[in-house]
Amino acid sequence: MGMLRRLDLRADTLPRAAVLRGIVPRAAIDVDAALEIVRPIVDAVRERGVEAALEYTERFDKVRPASVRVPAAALAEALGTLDPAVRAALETSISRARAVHAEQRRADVVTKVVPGGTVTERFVPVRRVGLYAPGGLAVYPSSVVMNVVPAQAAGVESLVVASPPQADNGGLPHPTILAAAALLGVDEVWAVGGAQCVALLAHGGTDTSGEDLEPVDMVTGPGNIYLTAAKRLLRGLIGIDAEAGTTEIAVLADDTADPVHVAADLISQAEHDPNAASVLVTTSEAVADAVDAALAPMVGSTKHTERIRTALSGPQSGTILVANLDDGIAVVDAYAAEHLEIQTADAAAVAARVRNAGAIFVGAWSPVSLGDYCAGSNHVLPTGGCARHSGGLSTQTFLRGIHVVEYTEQALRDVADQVVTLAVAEDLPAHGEAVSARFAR
Ligand code: HSO
Ligand code: ZN
Repeated sequence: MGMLRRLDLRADTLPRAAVLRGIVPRAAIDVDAALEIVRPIVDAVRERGVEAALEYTERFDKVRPASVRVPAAALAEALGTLDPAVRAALETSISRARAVHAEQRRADVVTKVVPGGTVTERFVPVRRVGLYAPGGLAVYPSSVVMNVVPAQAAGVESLVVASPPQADNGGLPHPTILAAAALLGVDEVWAVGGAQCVALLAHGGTDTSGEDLEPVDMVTGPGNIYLTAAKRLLRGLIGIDAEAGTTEIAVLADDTADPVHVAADLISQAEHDPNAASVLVTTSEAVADAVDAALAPMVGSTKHTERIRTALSGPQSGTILVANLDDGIAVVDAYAAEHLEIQTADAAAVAARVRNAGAIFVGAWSPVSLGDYCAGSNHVLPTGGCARHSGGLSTQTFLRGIHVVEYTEQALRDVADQVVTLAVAEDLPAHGEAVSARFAR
């Protein structure tokens, strides 16, 4: 028996998508339960601002920063002392991400509906955003890049990066987080994490220095279940991105896949968290067996063995055997993975048939870790099946289409009767009168 539990769907005709969704492995993450824990935190920060946020910081992060806002000198110092190799790698990551995200900005769309009547969809950036980079089991300067680059590409005018303070860094966020922010040209960083962070970003406050901490219009970025719960609670007051929960990878493989590559990639995302999910969907029992055989020694010899073993052997991970690639596509669509690798013959054609995934990695030379850091794509992606209805972070996340309507007198006159008719049909005659009043005199 391998580390991955196995589900054999080869004998049966596949159930329909809604049923299949309940069969594929998936972590039982209960954000609703976290809502009750998070509600008093959000209330306290709304009522007592920074004071409450610092109390929760002390309780959860075991440190009390001197101020929420990180002093400019600390950002400069972090950049000055950054390992040159890490700096060069971050610069590669940033420049590739900038190249991709610059092209994602959609141009305004002007439609001439009739002579004298136009509707324009004008894309306007959100004015001020809060971008979250988690602490926890690992620190993610790469997530600073993935949040900041699209916001900047969208033209967001004011942005703050937030990350939990670290007890062993004098109450500042991790130095590489600070350095990444500085490298991106961000000058506002807050040392606060978790639910209290989202609440402070949403409501703003007054820092210990007396400085104003201005509330934001939108919060994006991955975090733990409490941060996610706080985003759900505050959604409406602020905009949020798709929920980015515990990371997950699915690999769709046929008998051409290299089992060592597949095993390495399954391990790579399991490394994030004991609750991370690694799912192999394959038409080949031989590949499934070979992946199992490859996993054991590889898991044993990497650094975070225990975390990975827990993730791979958990109920959220597993191997699913399918009769053919069509069934494989149906299964990965039902799963709607955050990351989906296609390791099959003619991988691009297979990838083109996939409907649900946060990001698709095509062929033998496009592993998820490339996308995590240096592909140019974004790594803040929907998890937990949210890829059925949402996409990952992109430049468009930070833009709203405003519909601008402009009709001339004649163009309105030409359609006045139809407006009146529909208004009467909805028993809203005053709607129609707003049009007819213009032509009564
Ligand atoms: N795979 C994570 C992102 C990440 N990986 C950051 C390494 N660092 C979620 O897409
Ligand atoms: Zn990763």
